[in-house]
Amino acid sequence: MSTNITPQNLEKVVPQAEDFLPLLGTDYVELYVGNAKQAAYYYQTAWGFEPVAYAGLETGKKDRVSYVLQQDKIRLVLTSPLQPDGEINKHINAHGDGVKVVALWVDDATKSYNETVKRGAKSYMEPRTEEDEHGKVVFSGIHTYGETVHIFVERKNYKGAFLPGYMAWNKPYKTKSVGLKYIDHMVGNVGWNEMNKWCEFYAKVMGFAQLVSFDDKDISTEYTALMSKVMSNGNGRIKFPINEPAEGRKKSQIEEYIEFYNGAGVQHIAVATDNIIETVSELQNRGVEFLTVPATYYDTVLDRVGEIDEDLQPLKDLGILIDRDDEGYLLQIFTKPVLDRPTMFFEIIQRKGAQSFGKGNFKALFEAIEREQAQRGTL
Ligand code: TYF
Ligand code: FE
Repeated sequence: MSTNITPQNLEKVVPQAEDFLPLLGTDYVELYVGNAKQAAYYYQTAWGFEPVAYAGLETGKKDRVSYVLQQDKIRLVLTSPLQPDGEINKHINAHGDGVKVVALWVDDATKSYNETVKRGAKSYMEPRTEEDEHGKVVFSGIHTYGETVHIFVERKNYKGAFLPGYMAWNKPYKTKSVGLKYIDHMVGNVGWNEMNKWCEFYAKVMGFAQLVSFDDKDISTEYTALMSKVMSNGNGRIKFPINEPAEGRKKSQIEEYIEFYNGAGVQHIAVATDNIIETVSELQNRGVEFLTVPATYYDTVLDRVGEIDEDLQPLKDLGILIDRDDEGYLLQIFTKPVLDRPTMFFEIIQRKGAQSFGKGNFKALFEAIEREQAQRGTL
């Protein structure tokens, strides 16, 4: 029997180059922070994350404490040191609070390690298995830009709250979800002229492909500039844009980040919602601060993006930005930095077909960031 080739079954009949690093999704994001207990309270109260698991003195850990919080598919781990010296203190001393681990959920952590190390990844953690009464987890890890690492997590034989070594963490205090669903993308800032090197790392070592590219003409205002490329894994579940500073009349926001973070690191975590108006209203009510654009943005936005399902007024009241591509439109908004240093921030994004990153908003967004830089005296 012959098979008719349609776009729907093309993938099945044309042998595809095998994805040597199949990724099931983001497993967790771990931040090293100065005071994990209070950071956990912030993510619970302001951002609507639920407590899930805990590790610390009570679970036999002597040198660190970790709180695990979750909202739908998004899992955050907040870790602080309990001792002087050591790797966590050094990280916090150099970078302030920031992302240490972007953990990737895989089916086979040993194969993930072997395939990436064979292609040139620098090892962070050789494959190792940890077990408790809920089953076993295999981990391995590799370095990426700056001091950031990827840990591969194989949890198909595990049923516990988070990972072996953690206890379930229930708190009588409940907060309401703000409707965040999953991590849409996570962006890395790297140093001058390092963007291509790191994009090649994701291509060669991890089998990613470039999704869209912009040059500094796309991403510059009258004053500042940057360059950005988006790398995506084979199934599109993991998207990592990489930014580098570019020369402008004033200091690039990427350069400001690199100075305060003391090197390359995660710049923003974009989290998806399916009702951005509700999510952002709730976050603003709970004190999360967002960048704002001039009211005039809304005078012409519909000429640029055409018809949308939402009323414009609530979007304008909240400062939500709109962009369109061939496939549909998207709504997005950016927080101010959520740490003391002008380093990491969040993006809230709702996709209505569009698979791009809001290129039409870059100018308005970067001018908003410049106003913040000016207030900090770092422009
Ligand atoms: O992820 C993106 O590409 C968009 C836009 O410094 C963006 O969120 C790009 C660079 C940047 C801030 C936002
Ligand atoms: Fe983004």
